[in-house]
Formats: sequence, C-alpha cells, structure tokens
Amino acid sequence: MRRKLTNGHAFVALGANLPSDLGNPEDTLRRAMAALIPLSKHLPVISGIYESEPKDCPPGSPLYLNAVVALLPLAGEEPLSFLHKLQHIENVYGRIRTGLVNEARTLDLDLLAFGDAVSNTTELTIPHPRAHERRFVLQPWMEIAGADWLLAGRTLAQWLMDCQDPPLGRLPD
Ligand code: PH2
Ligand code: MG
Ligand code: MG
Repeated sequence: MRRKLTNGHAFVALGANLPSDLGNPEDTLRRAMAALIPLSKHLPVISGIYESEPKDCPPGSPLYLNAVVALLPLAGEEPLSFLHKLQHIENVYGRIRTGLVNEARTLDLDLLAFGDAVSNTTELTIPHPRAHERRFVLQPWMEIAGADWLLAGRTLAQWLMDCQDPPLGRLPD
C-alpha cells in the first residue's frame, strides 16, 4: 500500500544538469535518492524523474532533471541539522559553488518543507520560498503527496493550474 504522507514528513527537491563522477544527471539523481535513505525512519517515497527547461538560469544552461522525495526525519533531527546532511550529500556528489546565480550543477538538494517547521533565516527558508512557482517542483511533489497537499495556503493542484512554466517530460521509471 502506498504510504500516507503526514505533516511530519520532510520533502526534498532534487535537481541536476551536469554530469557527475557517478554518471549522467539521471544516474546522479537515482544515487542521491538512495543516499537519502539513511536520513529517514521509513523508506523514502520518491517521484518519477522529470526533464525541465532551466528556469532563471544563465543562457545556454543544460536541461535539468528534477524529482521530489518525501521522508520521515530521524528522532531529534532539526531543520538545520537535516539541511547540513543534504549539503554534505551535494558536496560528496561533486557540487562546486562558484557563486554564480543558478549555475549548472551536478546535484542540488533543496529542502522544500520539514514537517510544519517554519524558518526565515539567511541559512534556511522553509517552506521553500519559490517552490509554489516552479512546475519542476510542483508536479513531482503532487505525484507523491497528492493534488490536495497544502503549500502556503493553496493546494499543489491550484498552484500548478496557475503555473506558466512549460510542460515537463517524465523519464521511464
Ligand atoms: N534549479 C534552480 C534554478 N532553475 N530550473 C530547473 N528546470 N530545474 C531546477 O532544478 C532549477 C532550475 C535553482 O536551484
Ligand atoms: Mg535549487
Ligand atoms: Mg539548492
């Protein structure tokens, strides 16, 4: 049976548009999904992998692959300790930060939500401030959480209906 997602779940958006030491962006995303398993009390729930046009990126940026994963944080985990674990995985997977806005990357792990937690610090803003305007986040999120999942006061389906981003392709599972 499909696991019911609760307001205790954390959601992570995965993105990649450069090859890493582990292979192409698809290989990297699948490996990154496996790397999230130890961060969760239960087997994470994973979306399909979607191909998307780069949004707000430098000209000539390669196409992105994107996905969303739901997991149940371990006892004692806090939003910041969890974020630091995500950043560690990004670094292990060859993420290089030049400081250029939305530069191409081997792996991006963005914390979309951590249960009901709210944070507005320079290090972490949750719920993620741009999630609701990005088809490459909304569509895989809705795939695993359902159309009625609430984000910033509206359902994922409602946000998607207003989203102007071009349609996504879905890779075979
Ligand atoms: N991530 C960004 C900026 N733009 N566009 C797509 N299609 N997918 C992304 O993951 C993405 C993006 C910043 O992290
Ligand atoms: Mg990002
Ligand atoms: Mg990021």
